[in-house]
Amino acid sequence: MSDLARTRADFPILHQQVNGKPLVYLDNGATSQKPRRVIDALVHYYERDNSNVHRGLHALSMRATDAYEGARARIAKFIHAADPAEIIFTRGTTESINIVAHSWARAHLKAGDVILTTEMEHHSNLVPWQQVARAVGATVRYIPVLGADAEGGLDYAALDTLLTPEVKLLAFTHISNTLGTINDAARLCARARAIGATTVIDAAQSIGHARIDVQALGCDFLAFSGHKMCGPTGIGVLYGRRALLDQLAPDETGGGMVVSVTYEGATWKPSPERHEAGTPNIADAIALGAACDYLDEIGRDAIAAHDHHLAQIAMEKLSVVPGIRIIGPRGGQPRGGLVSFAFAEVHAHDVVTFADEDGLALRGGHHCNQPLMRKLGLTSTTRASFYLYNTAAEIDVLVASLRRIQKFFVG
Ligand code: 7TS
Repeated sequence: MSDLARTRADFPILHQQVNGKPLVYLDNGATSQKPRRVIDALVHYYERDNSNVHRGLHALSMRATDAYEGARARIAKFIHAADPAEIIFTRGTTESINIVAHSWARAHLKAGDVILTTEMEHHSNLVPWQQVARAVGATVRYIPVLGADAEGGLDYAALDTLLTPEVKLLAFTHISNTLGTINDAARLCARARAIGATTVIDAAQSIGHARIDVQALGCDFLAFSGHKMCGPTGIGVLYGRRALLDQLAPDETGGGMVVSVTYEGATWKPSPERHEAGTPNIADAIALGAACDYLDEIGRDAIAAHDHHLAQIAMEKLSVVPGIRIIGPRGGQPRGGLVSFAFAEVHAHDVVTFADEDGLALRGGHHCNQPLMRKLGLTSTTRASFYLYNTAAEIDVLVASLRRIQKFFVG
C-alpha cells in the first residue's frame, strides 16, 4: 500500500459513494475529515473517562482532567508555545478572534488608533475589528492585495506608509481561504513589532497544513479551529503570550475561573483558567490532542509539500478548461492547497450542484470574503481545497466534471 493509500485508509468517511460515484472530497477549506484515531479518542473519552474537570477528586474526574490538560500541553508543543498556559480552548477561530477583540482591543485601543488588517480577510477576522473600532473610535485600514486576480499577494511595499505610529494592532490571515495566498507571517509580525503594535494571526487555514512555531513567528496572538486540522468541530484555540493573557480581563465570567468570590465581587485566576469560564469542551479538546499526534506522525512538512503539489497540478489542469478564471497566486508562487475559480457564464452554485452529481464536494460562494469578491469584480467563486488524503486522480475527476459543466451551460 502506498503512503497515500494508507493515509486514506485512516479516514472512514472517504470510502463511500455519492450519487453513485466515489466521493471526491475537495471542501477541506471549510472543514477537514477526521481520522479513526480522532473518532476513537472521542469514543474512548465518553465510554471510559467522562466526568467534569478540575473540580472532582474521584478517579474519573482526575482522568478527565489529566487528559484535558494533557491535550493543552500537546497543543502547546504542536505550535511551539513556551507554556501550556498560553493555550486557551475556545469554540474555534471565530471565538478566539472575538476574545481578542472584546478583551484586549476594547481595553487597549482608543479614539484615533488604527487597526491594520488586509483586503483578503475572512469575515471572522474583519467584522470583529470593525465592531471594536466603531465602539472605541478607532479606524480599520487595509493592506492591499495586488493584481486584477489578486495574483500578486499582499502589497508589502505599502507597509512603509501604512505602519504609522497610530497602528496598535495588526491582524492578518496566514493563508487566505479564498486565494490560497500564503502570507509572510514572520515578516508582518516583525514589521508590526518594530512600531510596538500587537499582532493577531488567523491560522484557520494554515494550522493543519504547515509547521507553525509561534515563537519563531513572533506573534502575540494566534487563532485556529480544530475542525480544519482533522479534529472535531466545536473546539479551537486562542494562543496568546502568557504576559498578555495573564493581564487580560476575561471576556466571560462564571465558574472555574475565579480565585475568590464575595457578594461584592470576584478575583480571577491566571491564564488559562481565567479565560475558560464554565465547563469546557473536554471531549473535543482531548480529540484535538489526538489530531495533533496524527498530523505529526504524517509530518506537517510532508502535508505542506503534498498540498503544494496538488495545487500546482490543479492550476495546470484547470487553466486549460475553457472559460475559466483562476484567482490567487500564479506561476509556481507559494500557494496553500486550494484553488478558487470562476466561469464567466456559470454561477458557482450551479458548478457545485453539477459537480455533486459526479461525487465531488466543492464549495461555491463568497467564502466569507465579500469585500475581496467585490474588489475582484466577482460575486462568487468555486473552490477546490485539498488535504493530506486527496490524490492527483481526484483532480482529474474535478477537471472532467468542470468540462462537462462548461459544455452543458455554454456549449
Ligand atoms: N478564518 C479563516 C481564514 C477561515 O478560512 C475560516 C473558516 C475562519 C476564519 C472561521 O473559522 P471557524 O472555524 O470559526 O468558522 N473558513 C471557512 C471556509 O473557507 N469555508 O467554510 C468555512
